Formats: sequence, structure tokens, C-alpha cells
Amino acid sequence: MRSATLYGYSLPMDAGVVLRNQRLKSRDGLVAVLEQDGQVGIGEIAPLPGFSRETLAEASAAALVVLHAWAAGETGGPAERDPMNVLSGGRASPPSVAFGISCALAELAGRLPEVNTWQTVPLCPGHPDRLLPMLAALPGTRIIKLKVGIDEPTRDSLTVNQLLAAVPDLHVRLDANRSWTSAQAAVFARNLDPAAIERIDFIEEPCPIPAQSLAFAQDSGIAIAWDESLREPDFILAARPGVAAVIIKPSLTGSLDACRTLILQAQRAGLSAVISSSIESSLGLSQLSRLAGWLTPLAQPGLDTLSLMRSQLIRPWPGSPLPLITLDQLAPIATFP
Ligand code: OSB
Ligand code: MG
Repeated sequence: MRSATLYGYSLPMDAGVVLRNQRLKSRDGLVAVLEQDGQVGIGEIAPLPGFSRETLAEASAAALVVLHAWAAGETGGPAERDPMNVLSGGRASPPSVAFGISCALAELAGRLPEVNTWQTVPLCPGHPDRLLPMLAALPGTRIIKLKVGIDEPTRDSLTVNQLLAAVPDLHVRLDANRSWTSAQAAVFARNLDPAAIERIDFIEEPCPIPAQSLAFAQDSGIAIAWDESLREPDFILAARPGVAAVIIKPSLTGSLDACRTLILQAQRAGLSAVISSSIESSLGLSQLSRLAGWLTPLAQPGLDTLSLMRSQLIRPWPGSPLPLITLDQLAPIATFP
């Protein structure tokens, strides 16, 4: 006997969260709960405004189709095929739906390993003064992620120089979110301490056009990583000089199988695959952490986005002081059968 329920949630965000010039006041999404023979599998479906192509309403409609089919007994097809394709009637579900429901299915089948190190690369909120005490408390390999491209490029170079000078064993990941022209990227590189270059593990998407980012990597010797480019229709994943990593955001990518295929493809090309947050709740983040521990154990994931929210959802992230909203506090949208 199977039963499936779809719930909605809305979590208030911290005041200052701005995404692609849009203030994100609340994080709204869905939770799919699958039950079979006393077992339960849960998944989060959370299209990210400004990033996902599907809206929440579209995701909800697509999730209802899949849950209906699953509860009616669709098996998900032969093991080697992606069960999400079968459940959505051969039509591709939007990425957030495919990811969330495939997580619930994997939990139900015991295929999403429980082992979890809860590792994440911390995201740095701006000023070096607040940064240094935080760094002192970091365990293990000391690596942090810093957003660049918001201030002047020379200011970014200065911040990176200062950080690396202050903490001798620190490595950084930078993320420019395509905000530099080629000239600005060159100014950033020119003002860096030469010794800083090999302690920048990579910079995500320095320029608007991939060819500009590739040229920047070649000219500056700073490794780059693909994030936004990875989700463009004509993008081909291949080893290129200067490219170190790909950032994989599962909620923007698709089912667990689709994520796994992309990760293997990247690893075969010699690139590091880094699992990253699309600002999921603590539920989704905990599953991303399990996914990273399972498929990318050598690459620390980028999951430090929980503190942008004012509460956690269903499953707590260890050490977070935020209150926890439980499943019984959510409004059910539909139950099948
Ligand atoms: O720019 O990589 C981004 C989260 C949501 C949308 C876009 C981005 C992010 C993150 C996640 O930066 C955190 C991380 O990758 O470390
Ligand atoms: Mg990025």
C-alpha cells in the first residue's frame, strides 16, 4: 500500500537576502512525503526565484502528477532507468520536482546513504573584521567562499590579499556571478598578491560569457569554475585549460540520477564536482550534504545558506540555533490515493 502527500511551506528569510536584484522575503516550497510498507521517504521541492525556470505553481502541478502516478502503483521502471521519467509519463519533470521526488524515492529504497559529515565551505558575509574570528573557529581544511564583483574589483583584490595574509593556511573559493567585464576581471587579477593565485581554489563565473571567463583563466593563472554556464542549453562539459571545477545545484539540475550522471561526467573530465545549495531549507540541505558525502567525498560542498533563514524545516542541521518547523505544522496540498 502506497500513500503520498504534498505539503507547502513558507519560511521567513533574514531581512537582507537579495537574489539577482530581487529581495527574497520568504523561501517558499513543497515537501513530498512517500509512505510504503511502514517506510517513509521525504523530499523538498524548492524552485529558486530568479534561477529556476519553473515557478512554484508549475512545480506543484508537476509534483501532483508524479505523486498521483506513484501512489497508483507505477514502479518507476527498470532500475537502470531514471524512475522520474516513468512517473511523469515520459515527460521530463522540472528540475526541482525531479530532485525532490527522487530524494524521497531514494530514502524509501534506502539508496540515499545516511552517513553525513555535515561539512560545508562557509560563506563569508563581507567585512574582514567579522571574518577573522569565524576563521579561527573553522575545523579541518581551512577554506571559505567569498562573493566578489559587488564592489570595485580593486577592493575585492585587497580583501582577498588581506584574508590570505592574515590566515596562512587558508584557501578561498570566489564567486563573481558573471559580474565582471573582461577588463574588470583583469584589474582584479593584476591587483592580487602573486602568492594569492594558487590559494584561490577557483573563481566561479568571472564574466558574462564563458569564452571571456576561459580567457581570464588563461591570462591570470586563476582557476575558474562553471556554475550558471552548466545550465545553459548548449553548454558542453569538457576539460578546458584553467577550469578546475563545476558547481552542481541539484534543485536546478534534476533527479538524483541526472545529478549523478553530471557528477561522473565532470569527474571523468578531471574536474572537481562541488555540490551546492539553491537555498533549500534544512531538510533539503541535509539531503544535499548526504549526497555530497556519497558522490563527491573529496570536494567540500557549498551548503552554508541556512543562516539566511529564520527557521529550519523538519530535519535540523546540527548546531543551528534556528527553531524547527515540524511536518504536522505544514498545510497539506493533496494526498494520494
Ligand atoms: O551564486 O553560487 C551562487 C545559492 C543560490 C543561488 C546562487 C548561488 C548560491 C550559493 C550557494 O552561492 C552557496 C555555495 O555555493 O557555497
Ligand atoms: Mg555561483
